[in-house]
Order: sequence, then C-alpha cells, then structure tokens
Amino acid sequence: MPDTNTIEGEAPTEAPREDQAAPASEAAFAQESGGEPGPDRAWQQSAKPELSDEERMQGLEPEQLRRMMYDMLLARRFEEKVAESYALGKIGGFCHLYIGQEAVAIGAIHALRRDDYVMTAYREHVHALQCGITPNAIMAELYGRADGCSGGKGGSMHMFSAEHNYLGGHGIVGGQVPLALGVAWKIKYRQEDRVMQVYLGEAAVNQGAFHESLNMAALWKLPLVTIVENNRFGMGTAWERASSLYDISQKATAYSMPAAVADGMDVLDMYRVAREAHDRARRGEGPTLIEARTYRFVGHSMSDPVSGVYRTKEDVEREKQKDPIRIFADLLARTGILSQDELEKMDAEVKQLSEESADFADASPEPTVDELYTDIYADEDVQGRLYFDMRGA
Ligand SMILES: Cc1ncc(C[n+]2csc(CCOP(=O)(O)OP(=O)(O)O)c2C)c(N)n1
Ligand SMILES: [Mg+2]
Repeated sequence: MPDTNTIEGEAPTEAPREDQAAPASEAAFAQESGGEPGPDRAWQQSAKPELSDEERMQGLEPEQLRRMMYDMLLARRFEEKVAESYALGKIGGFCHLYIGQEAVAIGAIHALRRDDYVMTAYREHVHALQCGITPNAIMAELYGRADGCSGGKGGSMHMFSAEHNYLGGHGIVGGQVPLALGVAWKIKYRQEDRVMQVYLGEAAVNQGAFHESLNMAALWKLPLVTIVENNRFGMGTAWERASSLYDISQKATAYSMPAAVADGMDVLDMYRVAREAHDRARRGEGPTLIEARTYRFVGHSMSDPVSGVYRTKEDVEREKQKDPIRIFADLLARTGILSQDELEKMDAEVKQLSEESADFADASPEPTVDELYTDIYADEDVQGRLYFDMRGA
C-alpha cells in the first residue's frame, strides 16, 4: 500500500492563541456537551449491513472497481500536490482539501450517469475531478490561470463546467441546496431522466435553506439526492456541540423523505446507498437524504492546523486507521482484482499526472484584463459602459 499519509505537516499551520482552550480530545468535547458518547451517539454507528466481499462489490465489473481505485488515488495525490503548490505560494485564497473524505464523492458519483448533475460546497476539487474535469483544468483554476475550468476567475471554491454537468463550487455554506432544488425542479418540469446530486457539510443542515429545500423537494417529488458529508466538524466546532439532534438522517422524517446513513470511509457503501437513491429518483418517487459519515485528515482549510485546538493528534491518527484508500485497496488485493504491484503502478501514474497538472498550470497565462468584463451580470448603461466600468471615467 502506498503511503497515503504524507500530507500532514505540509500545510502552513497557525499556533493556537494563548487565550484559546488547551487542546482537547473529541471525547472531552462530547463529555462537556452531555456525557460520554453512549451507544446511541457512538461515532461510526451506521446502518451498514454485514456483507461478504462478494456482496460488497455488488456485481461491479473488475474494470469499474479498478477505475474507482484509480479515482481515489488520483484524488489523494492531486490534492497532495495542491497542498505543496499552496505552501509554495502558487495558489492564493481559501483552499479546502478533501483528504480522508474521498470515498464519499467518488462512490456516489460512480453511481451517477454522465448526464446527471452534481453541485457542492467549497471542498470541491474531488467532485470536479470525478465529474470529468481534467486535473490540468482544475490545477490551472487553482493557480488563477486562463486555462482553468472557470477561466482562472473562480479559484478553489468556484469551479464550474456546464459541459460536465458540474454546477459548482459554492462558498456560502448551504447556499447550493436551494439552487440544486431549482435544477431538480427543472428536471421534472422538462420530464428529463436525470438526477440532481447535491452535497453539503453537516454544519449546514441547521440552516433554514436546507429545510425549505427538503420540504419542497419532498412535496413535489423532485429527483434530488442530498448528501450530507458529515466529517464531524464545522471548522473547529464538533457536531455534537452545535446540534440538538445527533443523527442527521432523522431530519428527513420531518419531510416524509426516505433517508440512509452511509459509511463515508467505504467507497462501495457510498455507491450502494447512492444507487438506491438514484433508482428511487428515476422511478419518480422523489428525493432522498443521505448522511455520509466521514472524517477529514487535514485542517479545515490550508491555513488551519490539522490538530491541536479542537481535536488531538491522536484523534486524527485513530481515524486514519480507517483510511478509505487503504480499506478499498485491501479489499481489491484480497479478492484478486488489483495486486500490490498494479496498485503501485497506478499510484505512480496518478502522481505523474498530478505533477504534470502543476507544470501545465505554471505555464498557463494569467487571464487578460478584458476578462474582468465577461461572465458578469452587470448591464450596460445608456453610455454603453458597464456600471462598474471606470475605463471611460
Ligand atoms: C453562510 C455562511 N456562514 C458562515 C461561513 C463561514 N464558514 C466557512 S466554512 C464553515 C464551516 C462549514 O462546515 P461544514 O458545513 O461541516 O463543511 P466542512 O467544512 O466540514 O466540509 C463556515 C462556518 C460561510 N462560508 N457561509
Ligand atoms: Mg463538516
């Protein structure tokens, strides 16, 4: 198994301020907010059935299983390269990595068709990759260059590609959910055989927009599959400190909507649960809420520490034992689908692709000044100037 834990320590870290609480463990936080996690609150409790290796693979062809592995490795290596480029000052602005969470989007998007839609928040590089945007176009976007998928004007949080049915990339927490509802409504209105898959973090689910959207999606039986990426933290706030209800999937009952809990560290469990939801949507039976229980192995963003304030190094190390790449690689080795040698070859290939994407981004030009006047909503005034245009002033 290639070493997938190389990321830690590469990000610039901020020392905790003196007036901040001493590093506390997740268990201490749980205690503070209402006692030790009991059997009803235990992390990783899940409705995941006990399945044999054969059943877990759900009849998927070896080719598709190998492709999933390739995608997981590419996601990890690509983001490791992003972290390196960020540390070198090649990437500006906020930058949130998905390291540790890869199984969620990769499993769920493998269960989609190419003409279905995907929309997510700002932790989005892997969703964009999985929708088929090339590593080159994503890295160039991160570098703010003209060959980026948003012309270098969106950056890490605002990638977009209509061609790939990838609808962003949204920086306002929870803001994408009503937008996705609108797309799902469009699908039904035009009687299309498509699914709208929308992702959000667990910290977004107590916002009004989430509830209003779920209510309307259920009322109108829209083909909306909402996937909550529950990585336990909204920046540095543990879920149990922020929500009166621990089990997010239960929120669906308020809208008479089917829900499922998926193991977000298991790409095949994500695939299984997402596929059931997509089938339901395509049969015209409406939306599903999926809670994917996962964990991020890195800081909230590139400027945040991995651990030290709201979780300890030991907490992170413990969760890394459930590395989704390692879990899946072990399964594929056990079942004879991918040998260690083949895995290492695959790993070398995606590392190379990631390196090349950084070279490509470096060589790509900056967007021209004229690009400031494209892809905007501003109308021209009577003099034919854009409202904010100071060129003629
Ligand atoms: C409406 C709004 N409020 C606050 C913020 C600042 N903010 C950025 S990320 C974040 C935490 C979100 O956590 P979560 O939804 O769990 O997603 P994760 O970062 O864990 O993927 C917050 C509060 C924001 N971007 N938008
Ligand atoms: Mg979160």
